[in-house]
Amino acid sequence: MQDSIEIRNNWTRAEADALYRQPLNDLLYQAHSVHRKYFDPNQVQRSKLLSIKTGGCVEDCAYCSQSARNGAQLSASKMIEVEQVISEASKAKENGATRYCMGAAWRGPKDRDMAALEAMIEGVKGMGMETCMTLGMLEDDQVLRLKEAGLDYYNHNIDTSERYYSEIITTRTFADRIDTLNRVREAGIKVCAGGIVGMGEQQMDRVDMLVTLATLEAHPDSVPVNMLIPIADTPLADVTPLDPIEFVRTIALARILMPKTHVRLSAGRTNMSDEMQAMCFFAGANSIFVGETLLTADNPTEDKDAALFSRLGISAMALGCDGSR
Ligand code: SAM
Ligand code: DTB
Ligand code: SF4
Repeated sequence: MQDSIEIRNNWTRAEADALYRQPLNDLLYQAHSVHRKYFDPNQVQRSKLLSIKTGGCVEDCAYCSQSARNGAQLSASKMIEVEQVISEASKAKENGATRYCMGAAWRGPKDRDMAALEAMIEGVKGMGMETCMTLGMLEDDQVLRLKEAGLDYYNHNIDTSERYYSEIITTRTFADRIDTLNRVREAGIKVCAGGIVGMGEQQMDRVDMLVTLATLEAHPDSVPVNMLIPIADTPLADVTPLDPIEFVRTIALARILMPKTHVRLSAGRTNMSDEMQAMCFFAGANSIFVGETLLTADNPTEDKDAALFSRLGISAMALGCDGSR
């Protein structure tokens, strides 16, 4: 709930743009001050991903290894068994993850998939972990079934600005994404919604994407900011890499616009230096994905992340603690 005048849903593009463009030290100082006010700045939440259905996706998202239309060499799999999900989740819990995020390469789930999805949610929740799913677009009855099974979070990214969206995806619209996000929120499932930067977009697209998220009826509970992982044989394979400072500015703006949201330093950490990640944590990122694989792409090893946390004096949020003040 947006309970204070400092939590605003009426940010304008001009205000956000001015925040984003200010001298970096001013931006970092402001973002970090907001961060400290609402969160313990030395605690970072850890989520673990699992691909429950990989490849062969009918959508044409230009960044994705799993689109059947991209010519990426990934073969399509069937949905994995419920038992395998539970056993993977229990390993993730032992390794300190508090949220388990299950992703499927679908435009949306089919009704025949729903019973297995419900069993996965019940099983993972039964182990005491938070549950998250990302399954594409949802119908009203599907949202209700997921909620009743106990789903805590639904991830559905707007990916970029409304202006740039059709350059990246043509098989669905920006409005389709917003519709699903509204359905999820109205059903009482927590919303995880963010996007990808480094896809050849302009600075204003990064700002606009965050303004869209910050002017939804309620701010998302989590905002993942992904740095594009360039995937061979996709249309974005050779896009010019984004200046890391622009990425840090994006994190900082997300923190200022959405003070109580968990901002996740999401995909792309394998290609980031420790120093860049440290700047992101200072700018207000307070969540990461852990484990060597995201859905299909690489992520830093547990050892590497443990060493990074130790160098920075960061501790992992415990189960049941959201790091808020
Ligand atoms: N099919 C579902 C959907 O698109 O909503 C769920 C899975 S999809 C892979 C989840 C998100 O991962 C995408 O919305 C995108 O933001 C992110 N993602 C996918 N491929 C990526 C890449 N190569 N680099 C960075 N982020 C990526
Ligand atoms: C999100 O924003 N990032 C995660 C999660 N939500 C589902 C996915 C990242 C995928 C990175 C590319 C891959 O592993 O294929
Ligand atoms: Fe399919 Fe999701 Fe990949 Fe788009 S991002 S191609 S919807 S798996």
